[in-house]
Formats: sequence, C-alpha cells, structure tokens
Amino acid sequence: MRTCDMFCRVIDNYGDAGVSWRLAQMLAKEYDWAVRLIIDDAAVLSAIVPTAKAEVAPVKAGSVTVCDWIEDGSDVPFRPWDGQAADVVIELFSCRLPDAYEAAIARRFETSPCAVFALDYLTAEKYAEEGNGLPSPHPRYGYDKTFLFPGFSEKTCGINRERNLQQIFNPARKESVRKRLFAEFGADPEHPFTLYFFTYPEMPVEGFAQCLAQDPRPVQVLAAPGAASARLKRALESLEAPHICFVQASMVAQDVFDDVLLSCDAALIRGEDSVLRAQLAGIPMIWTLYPQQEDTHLTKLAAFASLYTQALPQTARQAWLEIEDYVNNGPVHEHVWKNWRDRIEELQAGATVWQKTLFSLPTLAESISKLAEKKLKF
Ligand code: TRH
Repeated sequence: MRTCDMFCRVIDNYGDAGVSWRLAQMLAKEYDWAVRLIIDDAAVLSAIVPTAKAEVAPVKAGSVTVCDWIEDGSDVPFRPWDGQAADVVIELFSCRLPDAYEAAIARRFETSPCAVFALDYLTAEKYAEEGNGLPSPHPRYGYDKTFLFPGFSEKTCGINRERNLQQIFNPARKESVRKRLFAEFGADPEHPFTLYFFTYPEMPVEGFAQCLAQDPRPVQVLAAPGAASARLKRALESLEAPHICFVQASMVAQDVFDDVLLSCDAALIRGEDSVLRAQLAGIPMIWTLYPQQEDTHLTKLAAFASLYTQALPQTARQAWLEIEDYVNNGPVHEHVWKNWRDRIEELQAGATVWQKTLFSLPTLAESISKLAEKKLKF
C-alpha cells in the first residue's frame, strides 16, 4: 500500500479544494493509495463535498482522510502524525510544505526514497510541456521535488479526470438526470436551451444580460449561487425580457455538479476544475478565467483557444473567440451572444471532438502514480 500526503491551501473560492479532492479521490480509488488531504480550510471543501470533513483518524488504503492543516507554530502540521513523511508527497499550487514535514522528508531520504511533487495549475501554455517532470533541489536539504504540470498533451502530466469518465458523462443518462435535477431547481426540463451560468463578479454581467436580451431566441439560465448570478438576476429583471427565464440553482455536491453540466445545453463557466468538467461533459462552453494581475489569464486563454478552436469551422471559431474576448476582456463586440448562438451546432460538434481528445489524454492520477513508482525505486 502506498501512502500519500497532499497539502492544499485555499486561496479563495472553491477551485483549490475542488482540484485537490478530485485528485485525492482518484489516487485512493484507482490506485488503492492511502491518502491524507491536509487542508487549511476544510470548511470550503465541505461546501462542495458535504461528506468530506476534517477528522483525526488513521488513514486507510483506498480512501482519503481529510486533516486540518495546523499552523500554530508547533512541530505538528496535522493530527495524528507520527513524524514520518509518506511515500508520496504532493504540494499543491505552491502552498509550501510545513517546515517540520520538510525535515521529515529529509530524514526519510537518509534511508529510503520519497516521491515529492509540486503540482501546478492546468494550462495549455508551452511551459507546461517544458517544465513537467523537472526536478528542483530543496534549498536546504537538497532532496528533489518534481514539478507536475497538467496540460493538454502527452508531454504534460495530463488532466485531472477519472478513468471511468465515459460513464459519468454518458449521454444516455442525460434525459433522466435532467428531469430529476431540473425538477429540484424548479427549471423546465423541456426548455429548448438551458445555459448553466457560473462565473466571477469581474465579468461584465450587466452587459451580458443585455446581450441575452438582444437575441429573441428563448433561453433558460440556470445560475449557480454567487455574486455574479445575483447581479445577472437583477439585470435581467430590469430588462424585462420575457424570452429569458432565470432559475437559481442551489450549491450541489461535486458529483452532482457533473450531472448539472450534463443536463445543460451549454455553460458559461469559470475556474480550472469547473471549466474542465464542462469540457469533459462535451457541451459548448464559454470560459471566464480567474482574473489575474498583468492579464496573464489572457495569455492562458490564448494558448487554450489555439487548441480548443481547432475543431471549429472559421465562423464558429470567430464567434467563440469574440464572446471569450468580451467576457474576459470587456471590449464590446456587436451581438456576441447572438453570433455565438447562431453557431451552436458547430460549437456542439467541436465540443464533442474536444471531449474525445480529453478522454485520450493521460489522467493526472495515472501520471503521478507512474512517476511515483519510478522515484520510489531509487
Ligand atoms: O471556485 P474557483 O473559481 O476557484 C479557484 C480559486 O479561486 C483559485 O485560487 C484559482 O487559482 C482557481 O480558481 C483557478 O474554481 P472552479 O474551478 O470553478 O472550482 C469550483 C469547484 O466547485 C469545482 O470543483 C466544482 C465545485 N462546485 C460544486 O461542487 N458544486 C456547485 O454547485 C458549484 C457551483 C461548484
């Protein structure tokens, strides 16, 4: 049995916890590892995985134990801890391991190897291929930490997805799941076009409401909880557009989130984990990126766009690029929503091709397990 300790710091929102939980689950369930997820804000994780609560319990093969990351200046970063480093250690998103734990890794290296990884964010940028698998020696102890860059090619460590994804996003489930979920939300399961809406408050929400209103085709907006959705609701109310139906969705558990995406016809979606799930669900999507200083998110978007749009005819590509530019960057393009919707069939065909590409990529858990076995041999 392999033991694995994953360290995660919640910067904001749900993405850090969401990505960590998914990966922890896959390492445990698909590789039978005993995983401890040490997280500094377990309440955020519980909001999307109600069954995941921090506990002081021994870790078992094939399961994940969530531990509170203790930062009280003592030498105990979580409980119970026997002072030993696990076989595999994963530092998520540059969260920096606790000093006492780094010392434990160094002690372990004196007698046996340890696979230490630093997991970065998912990106289509070139540096993911260049940096994936590179070692970096610890400045004090000298042991190697290996960088893991998720991405969209074989040269990266792949994407954070389950092996059995085809079952989760099986189109044959769509109708029954949609009926059940939409009934819970008070949405119309027979509506011809439902857009799932989950984005950041930085998005030009009021302008987007106007875009929706300009297009006479009916749309049902199923909105995730949050400030952006609340603003969209207000903006739509003031526009009095009877062809737009706004439905407030509740916060659902992470596995149900997949079903929500499967049920919808398209998604305006954010983040890293959410947008990946929308792509895996095979639905047309508009991606609002986590806004970053110096507009680095626009570079990230451009790299992704160069891959994602490959399966789209020129007109659909243009429509997708323009709506992306609008929601992430603000310049007003005439009728972005209308143009995008005009191309929905091509966008759907492109989303299906892209979904197949994603299913053929290595999974993050698979890459980590292979690399870990190599590192643990020496
Ligand atoms: O919530 P996010 O936008 O957050 C993160 C952080 O801000 C992080 O610092 C940043 O680096 C990163 O984004 C890019 O990320 P995302 O991908 O939208 O994650 C949301 C998670 O919440 C995802 O796992 C899906 C889940 N979720 C549910 O389980 N149920 C729900 O009802 C909703 C709306 C989301």
